[in-house]
Amino acid sequence: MKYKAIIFDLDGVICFTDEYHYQAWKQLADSMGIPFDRKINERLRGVSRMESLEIILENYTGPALTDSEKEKLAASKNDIYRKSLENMSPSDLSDEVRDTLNELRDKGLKLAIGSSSKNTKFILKQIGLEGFFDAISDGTNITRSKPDPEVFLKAADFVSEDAADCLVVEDAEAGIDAAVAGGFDSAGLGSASKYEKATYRLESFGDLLNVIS
Ligand code: B16
Ligand code: MG
Repeated sequence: MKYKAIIFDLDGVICFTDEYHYQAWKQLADSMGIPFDRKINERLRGVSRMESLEIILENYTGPALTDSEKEKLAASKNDIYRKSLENMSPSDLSDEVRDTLNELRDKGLKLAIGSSSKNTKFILKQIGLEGFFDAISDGTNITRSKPDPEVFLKAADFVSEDAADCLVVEDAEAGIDAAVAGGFDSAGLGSASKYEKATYRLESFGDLLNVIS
């Protein structure tokens, strides 16, 4: 086996909360008259909530906002987003992802999460994966967002493995950049499936089984 552990990004890899993020940001942006579309949304993948807000505010032309006003805007986006998450259930975990995760575990690999999201544990509970992973590194234990490698280095540390022995699976270019910066091999899916910096470019989640041995 080439790796001892696999570190999975959550949104866009294990499940697809990215559309909910988009709809929540869109609602906030529309209410403030800020132009926001799917192209700008691509820049928010893997990026923290507050940094996402700053990207959206690049097109804001109203009076200057204080830090506390920005916190309130981010909180209101999160309230909208959490309402969507409440409707998620184990049926939002695809058979392909579930079966592949089980096969990887059966091969003796340690499995961890490396996500920027502060909602990680809630999402995992909603999709029936509470307690499944050997470790969770997420937005609640980091101070620097992807492309900084902190979230993946902490995940590797939590499973007591070196970066060189872990594979990072990501859908965001910022996430692949974070993996490279941390000394990890990476597998790109979705938006990162054609990104040249990824060690492997995958068409689907199940392809992981072909690259780990
Ligand atoms: P939250 P990932 C990231 O999740 C999302 O891709 C990104 O759009 C979001 O802003 C970030 O989590 C923070 O999420 O507001 O829930 O803390 O792809 O790193 O799993
Ligand atoms: Mg992601």
